[in-house]
Amino acid sequence: MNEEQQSILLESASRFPTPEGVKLSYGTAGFRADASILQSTVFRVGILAALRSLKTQSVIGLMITASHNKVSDNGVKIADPSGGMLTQEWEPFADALANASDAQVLLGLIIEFIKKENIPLNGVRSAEILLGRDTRPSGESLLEAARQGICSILGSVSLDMGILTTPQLHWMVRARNKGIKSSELDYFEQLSSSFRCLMDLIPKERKISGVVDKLTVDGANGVGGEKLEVLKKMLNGLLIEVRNSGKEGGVLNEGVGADYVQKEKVFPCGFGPNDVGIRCASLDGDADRLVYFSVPSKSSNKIGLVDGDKMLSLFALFIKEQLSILSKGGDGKLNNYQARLGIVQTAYANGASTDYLKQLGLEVMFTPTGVKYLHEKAAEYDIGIYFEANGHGTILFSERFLYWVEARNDELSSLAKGSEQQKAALRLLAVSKLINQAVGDALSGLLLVEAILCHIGWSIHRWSELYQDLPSRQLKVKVVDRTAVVTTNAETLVVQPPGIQEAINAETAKYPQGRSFIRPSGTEDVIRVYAEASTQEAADSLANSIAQLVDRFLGFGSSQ
Ligand code: G16
Repeated sequence: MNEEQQSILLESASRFPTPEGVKLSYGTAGFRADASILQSTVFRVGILAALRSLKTQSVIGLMITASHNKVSDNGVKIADPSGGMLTQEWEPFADALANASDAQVLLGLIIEFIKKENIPLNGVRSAEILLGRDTRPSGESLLEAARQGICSILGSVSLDMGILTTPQLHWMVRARNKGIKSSELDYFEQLSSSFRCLMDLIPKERKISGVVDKLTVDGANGVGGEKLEVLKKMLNGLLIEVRNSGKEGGVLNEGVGADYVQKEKVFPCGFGPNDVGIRCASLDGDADRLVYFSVPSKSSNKIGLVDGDKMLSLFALFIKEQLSILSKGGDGKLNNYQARLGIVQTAYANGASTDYLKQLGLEVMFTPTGVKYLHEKAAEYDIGIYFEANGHGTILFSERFLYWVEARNDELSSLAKGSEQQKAALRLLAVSKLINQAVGDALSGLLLVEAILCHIGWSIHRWSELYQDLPSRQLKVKVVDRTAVVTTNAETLVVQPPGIQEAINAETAKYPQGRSFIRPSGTEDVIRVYAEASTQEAADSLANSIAQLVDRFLGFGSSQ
């Protein structure tokens, strides 16, 4: 690294001192903390993004968001060239950069890493980074910190894409690196045209059944509602009403949004007894999560929740059906292809959903929490469907499989145009364009759910009856040091601190159909507790007992 570059880095880093006594780590979804302490972290992630772009000689994304967390929090994460999460190999470097005590130490780390990774500072391409942020008030100044970090690597270029949903930024990075149209309008056009294609392939008699009545969406007072207002104008055959779009004065994620709805199992602000029976959905703060719900009765705020597991099940049913139609008939050699369909869940998946998916004959795999793990696993299949129960997920199609379906479609258009097989091929191709291939995306997920419900003629109630969820409860416990909890086996077993897993086992064994686990959150300073049992009372009681154990082993002596 030449002297000019070194002195630019030293000078700019000295303008972003690290806050006293703060240690951050690149957690489940990047760095997250109270926005007031994030300036230096975001500046340093700007440098990291520029280096990643130089290393890969590709466009990289940098998103400022704390997604489902409270409005005073913020965060930063990187989208790799594929549009997916930052490679896990670089996470330790991200941690080291974020926690370097001063500008000189930071410079030393950067020089060492450039050498180790062989990063071409004067390569063919200079660094190019797309920047996005959600609607948080702290976003603008944090984005400026990121920009200054990027600029401190000579020749780097940053493009501010404005306020976006997280999945939009990931989609743009992917599209740009593939050399295809990548503007926000292109995103909306791709979603709306593939949705239209799926709707056009629905048999006429089913369309008349009128299942696609109005969908009412809770926008979490965040960016998702605002974007859905634009997208809905480009759709035919689907009416959407957006509430909590942020314009009504509500606070981001406060009593609203997918995380609140899924965890509390009550309807969000802006919904009420007058909504009994209608189909509703809820996005989270940056629109990468989606859950559906209905309001069963006028006398209670409880909801009928249709979570990520049920979305996964609906998608799996539909894809499986299309694959089976496509493999029927002996029109040519191409139909011999055996597509591998894989399902990926986490320990939070309701036990009833896993049983249901296995009964369908599907291969179900488990990973730790975090899209970065699920996505990686799903990418091993021809078609990989992954979802977290919290509504974060998507369907991945391999290039090889898509190539095969394209060829099969071409073959069928000359041999059996308009046949059921050809329609199945066209549907699979449309799904691969509609559903975000970079990351879980509430807007694209929502359109796919709507198209499938219309295709199979199901109401939200019919969908919700696919299987009966086992009652569950999630709690969080504040502890002295959450990193003291170390887990294994896709977070289902605790290996540290000693003795706690045995205590959890003993407690869980007292409950019929009991299952429980604990894990440190990667986005909040808490330990998460999950419990499942045969009744709601039992699940609540098990969760409370486990929370008390956590408190006893690790806490301050008072569980919340
Ligand atoms: C992020 C991750 C999700 C994860 C969630 C909660 O979601 O992308 O994969 O499930 O955090 O993580 P934890 O339990 O570790 O706090 P989001 O929507 O906040 O980006």
